[in-house]
Amino acid sequence: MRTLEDLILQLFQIQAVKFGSFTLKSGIQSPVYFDLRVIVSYPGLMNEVAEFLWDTVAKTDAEFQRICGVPYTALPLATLMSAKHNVPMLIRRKEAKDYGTKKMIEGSFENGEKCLVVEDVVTSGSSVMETVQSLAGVGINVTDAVVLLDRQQGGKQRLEQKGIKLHCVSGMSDILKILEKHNKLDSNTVEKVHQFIADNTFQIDVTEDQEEKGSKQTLRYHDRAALCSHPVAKQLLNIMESKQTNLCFSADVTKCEEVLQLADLIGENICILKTHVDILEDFHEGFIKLLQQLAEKHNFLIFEDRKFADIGNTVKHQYSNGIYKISEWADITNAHTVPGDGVVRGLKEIGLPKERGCLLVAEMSPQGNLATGSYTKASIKMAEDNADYVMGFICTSRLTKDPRFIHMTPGVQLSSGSDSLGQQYLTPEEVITKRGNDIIIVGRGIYKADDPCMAAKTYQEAGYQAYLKQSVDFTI
Ligand code: S5P
Repeated sequence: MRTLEDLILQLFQIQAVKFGSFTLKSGIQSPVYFDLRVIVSYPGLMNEVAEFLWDTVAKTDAEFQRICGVPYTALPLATLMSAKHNVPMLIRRKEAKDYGTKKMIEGSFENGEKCLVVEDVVTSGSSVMETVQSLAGVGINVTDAVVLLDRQQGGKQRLEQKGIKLHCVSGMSDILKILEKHNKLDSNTVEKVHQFIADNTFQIDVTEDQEEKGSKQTLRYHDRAALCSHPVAKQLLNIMESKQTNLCFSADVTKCEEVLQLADLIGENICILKTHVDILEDFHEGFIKLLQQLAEKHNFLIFEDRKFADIGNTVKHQYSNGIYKISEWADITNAHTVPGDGVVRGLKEIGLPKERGCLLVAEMSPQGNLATGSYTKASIKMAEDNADYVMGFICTSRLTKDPRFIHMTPGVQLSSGSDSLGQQYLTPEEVITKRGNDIIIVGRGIYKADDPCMAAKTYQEAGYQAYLKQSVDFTI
């Protein structure tokens, strides 16, 4: 059996541990990357890794009757541990959701049995949690998990908060120490990695309410801002954090002066002001300048709700030319996905160099709308494929666990209901806490109120309180 030192050197040699500049799934640049998939090509080493994992757990008081690997990389490791030490294994399916009726957990087990979860690398702990939740769904308890490499970015603490002890064969600091000692890394790289870890540790802010419930937690706005490489999404999350608001005001009035007055009146309560610039009867270029000044004064972003829906070549002109020249001033705009990804690619040609953001209309609020099912799914894929420009969705439910995407929901009032033309309203609590969205879009609830200023304060408070109670399991 090798020592831990030998094992790390070997992992470095086969490039399971790499240093340089890597873009992680979340879009952030990391100076270090673990890719343990490669070990399947080295059966001897794989056996040793499995033994290290086993010995690490054997030293503790962990009790379990089953073993389950987090798919896919940890699957062969769990298999080797199971076979050598004669502990039955379970397999967690990754894709069961898409097949509907298929079982999430394969293998035989008894209700209430305990299972050890095996993982190759832990960053935030979200992947381990997903497996724990699938097992819990069929009545299996998890109190312990074992991991080969802990990136030491807060995952261990997050899991502990959920009642799971994480046993680690090795952490980022061991790896750095060993590789530096063997002259595989220079001190500059070591320093860079330490700095990266310091800047990218997942904090857990637990509100009193969450503490009472036991184990609820989520990434906060500032955690997500740190994960975002999209400049507008990052800026927006930072505004939401510093102003404590997830309120977007939809200024659907028809006179420029009215928009400006409302913007000044409630600017401090909102993170975004949304316009429909083509409903303004007296639109003039000066209006945009004044709106931008107010955006700066109150620190909010401007979102032109243009809902582009034509071929790429046409939307390019609609975005940059004509009377409104939207791309010159709107931080954010949006698009329907019905024309296919050409609409996004067209807008991106204009918007990306200007560092603008785009939201895809993946779901809609009115009764009987057609943006559902496979249409919504295809919209999510379009966003993922264009994440340098697309920063999120107009939607009524959380569509992805990716913390980079902002989910904005229209059709919000303080009590649920509808208008005479099919608009359907949900409450801030339903939208943010229950459905896990990020931003409430409110129009008539504010500008038709007797006191719009008071109404904006009320929506800000309701939206933010709902966020403090929110718990979304993000994948990082
Ligand atoms: O599905 C949608 C998408 C949008 S962007 N449903 C919507 O209502 N909207 C917009 O949100 C709509 O165009 C309007 O500007 C705002 C809702 O306004 P309210 O007065 O009903 O709050």
